[in-house]
Amino acid sequence: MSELLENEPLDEALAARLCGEIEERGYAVAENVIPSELREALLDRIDHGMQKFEIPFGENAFLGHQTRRIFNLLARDRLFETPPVFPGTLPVIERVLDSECLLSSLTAIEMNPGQARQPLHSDDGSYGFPRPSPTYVLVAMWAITDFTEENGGTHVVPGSHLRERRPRRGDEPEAIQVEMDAGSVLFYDGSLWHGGGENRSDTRRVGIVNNYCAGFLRQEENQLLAIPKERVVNFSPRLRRLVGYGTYRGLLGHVDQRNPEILVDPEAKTDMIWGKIGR
Ligand SMILES: O=C(O)CCC(=O)C(=O)O
Repeated sequence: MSELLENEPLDEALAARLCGEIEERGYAVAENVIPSELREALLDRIDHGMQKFEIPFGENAFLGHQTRRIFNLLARDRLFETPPVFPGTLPVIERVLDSECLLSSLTAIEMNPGQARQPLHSDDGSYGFPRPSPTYVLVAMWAITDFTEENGGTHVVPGSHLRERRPRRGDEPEAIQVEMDAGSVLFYDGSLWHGGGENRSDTRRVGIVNNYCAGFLRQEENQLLAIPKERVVNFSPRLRRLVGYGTYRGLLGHVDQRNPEILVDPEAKTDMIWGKIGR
């Protein structure tokens, strides 16, 4: 699989354009950034996981009665270690959130024919900070199959990340539906009003939701407990830090004044705040 992990880093100019669009409209699309072999291999692992873990349909309108989600992908299969650190997408996340950001959750979504439209929502709801605010949650939705108007491409309300409130039931703002080819990635600010579309087609729509948050926040899915440590030992140093084996500004997340990275790599360099404070 190692050849699937290699990819050209994102072009500077493209990264800058995407970040500008995220700031202004709350979302941006990077077209055709995922190599097809990687995308196909991910689809194969998702299908395998659906069967192996007997993934059920959602139990409410939000999760979707015709939709199946595999949560905690990093505990399921090693191939899922690729998307969160992918060089074609991670630079956008780091430019917006900074390089000490965390992976908040990693989830596959298979939305099947007949799925109704998901209620509009924003992913910052559980944090409860006043709005608008600087971006502290940023999502990269990987299109593993095509996202179309007919199969339920994500609805987004441009500029809504700057509104003073989250959407409420009954709101009917002007939304547009994001259509993108398989292999593309939709980035959206956690404050953006958005939601999955209705699947009126006869094919499924499959995506991987890479949800990142600022390094000083609690992650949506508790990565430190959800992923067995024996797996984390085999992660790349970058992925270890992303799931939480690291600190924020050399302080938050420390274990007995040391960087928790040493729990999975005794050789890790632990550069802590206490070493920088003069006597
Ligand atoms: O499936 C989509 O297009 C969006 C999903 C989403 O926003 C969610 O489940 O929180």
